[in-house]
Amino acid sequence: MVQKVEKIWLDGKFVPWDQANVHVLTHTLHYGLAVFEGIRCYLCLDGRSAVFRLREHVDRLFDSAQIGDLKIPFSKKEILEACKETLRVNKLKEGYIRPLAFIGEGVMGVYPGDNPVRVAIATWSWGAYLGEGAIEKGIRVKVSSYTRHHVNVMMTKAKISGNYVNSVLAKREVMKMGYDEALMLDTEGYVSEASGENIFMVKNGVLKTTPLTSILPGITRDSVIQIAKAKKMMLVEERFTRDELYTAHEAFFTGTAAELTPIREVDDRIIGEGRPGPVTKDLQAAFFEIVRGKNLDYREWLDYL
Ligand code: PPE
Repeated sequence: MVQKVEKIWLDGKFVPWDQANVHVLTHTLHYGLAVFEGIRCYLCLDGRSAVFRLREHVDRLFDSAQIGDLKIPFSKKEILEACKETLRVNKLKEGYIRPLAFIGEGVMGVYPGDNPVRVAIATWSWGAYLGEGAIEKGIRVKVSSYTRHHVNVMMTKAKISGNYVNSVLAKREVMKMGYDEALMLDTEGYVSEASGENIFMVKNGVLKTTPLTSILPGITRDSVIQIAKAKKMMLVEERFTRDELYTAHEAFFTGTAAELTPIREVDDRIIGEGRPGPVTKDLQAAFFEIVRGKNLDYREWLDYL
């Protein structure tokens, strides 16, 4: 269960958690066009709280809205401030922020007419997304029987709610079989992304991640790429197949919720030693130091409350 906090920001005002409700004829509820973000705020070493790459997340929210042809009735600055204010109002030192822009009620039918675009921002505490011990030990992954979206069927660069039906189907499928996360292949059969993460593999010291063509441009993915480059690691953004992944020495997922989660098995094949490898551990340690404000080189990624 989500841990309730006091207030949710809805259309510019704070309302009590239990009153942040919508009508059942909310257009998005029927047809799935909404855009959202997932952002984390971390408690830093010095006792302050910092939101990780908030500007980039707000930019992506507006990019998603542009792709989905939704007019968000607030400025980027207003949304950015509201994200921080929602944490403050709820006295959360650490947590997850979920802005959502959706089409409200008015007309029914696929054409949304002049139905208002509404915006909500909720926050809650969120621990290890992929389960207890996932970050430390790694997880078991299964390639889903569901294919990831084709770029001309869904808009893969946008974080559109309806895109996640594919994720929910894939995730449920593999969870029922006892795995921790679903990896999906694109319409050409190459590795794309997981239900809620981007993927990296390591072979002979070279990092490889899927190009952005048909995946969500993950902000954690971008952070890891920048960290790896600063560490002078070799990195390529290149498509790869599932059999290449089976023979990887290391692999991991990146995502705001999942952070940097090692992969220890794919389709019952043990990856490397079956535990987080040296490259993964190095990047993981660097990532957690940065989000907790311990590495001043990345100070501009942090937005203190
Ligand atoms: N791909 C998908 C499909 C995806 O949903 C996410 C984030 C990513 C890649 C990584 O993006 P980024 O967070 O910018 O590094 N998934 C969000 C939703 C999780 C959920 O279950 O809800 C998240 O991690 O917040």
